[in-house]
Amino acid sequence: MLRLPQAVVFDVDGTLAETERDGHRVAFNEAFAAEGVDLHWDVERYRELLAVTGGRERVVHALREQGTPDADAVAARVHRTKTELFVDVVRRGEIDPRPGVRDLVGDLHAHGVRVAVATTGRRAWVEPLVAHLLGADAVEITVCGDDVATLKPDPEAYLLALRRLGLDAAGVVAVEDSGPGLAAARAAGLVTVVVTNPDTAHHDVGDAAVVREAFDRPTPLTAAALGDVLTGARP
Ligand code: XBP
Ligand code: MG
Repeated sequence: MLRLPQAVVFDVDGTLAETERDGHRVAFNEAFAAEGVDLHWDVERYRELLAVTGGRERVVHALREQGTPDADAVAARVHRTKTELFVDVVRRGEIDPRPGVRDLVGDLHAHGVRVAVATTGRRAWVEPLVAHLLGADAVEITVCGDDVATLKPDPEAYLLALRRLGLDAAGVVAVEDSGPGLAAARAAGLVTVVVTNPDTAHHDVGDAAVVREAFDRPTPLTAAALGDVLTGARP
């Protein structure tokens, strides 16, 4: 018998869309320049820094590394500016979903599978981005970095998503792109599919039920396929 998930919880950055190297990274660099902060992140450096989840936390880490005084206050200021800049990028409609993401979410809806989001990103840009990528009412529950005390790899965002869905982990699949995201979902007890991207292809994702490089290749990821993952992982 076909067993579909009750819900699927998606990460946003790197999963629903490739937001990091040409999106967040550029906004961080513009914010550093606008705020007179002596930092600039190239693609390689930013890829390393993705190990630190949360934009403000990433800036604090880099400032502390170079011994900047008042790192927390400077990072808070830079991150406010970065968030405003990234909201503008989102509002300009410049970010596309990863190929196959819209089809997967459409298939989940068609099969009555509930759709949620759990991200460490800030609600100011997450909500307009998710609406742009998937449509205004596509996602039932959206947990953001603003909603939790501890960011991924801590499980808090996923546990909060489960609580808001009113579900336990047994019938729910997480979809992630990164090692820290996978660790968060697994610590919340979720069977997890990892769809890597060029910035996360080197991450340790051995704890995933399935690891793929794309949503649409070699075969499209569907509601039924996620049901198979759940059944296979929990016979
Ligand atoms: C994403 C993040 C975020 C973004 C930037 O991780 O760590 O911090 O890089 O967004 P994940 P903010 O995909 O695991 O949720 O600047 O809004 O934090
Ligand atoms: Mg991610």
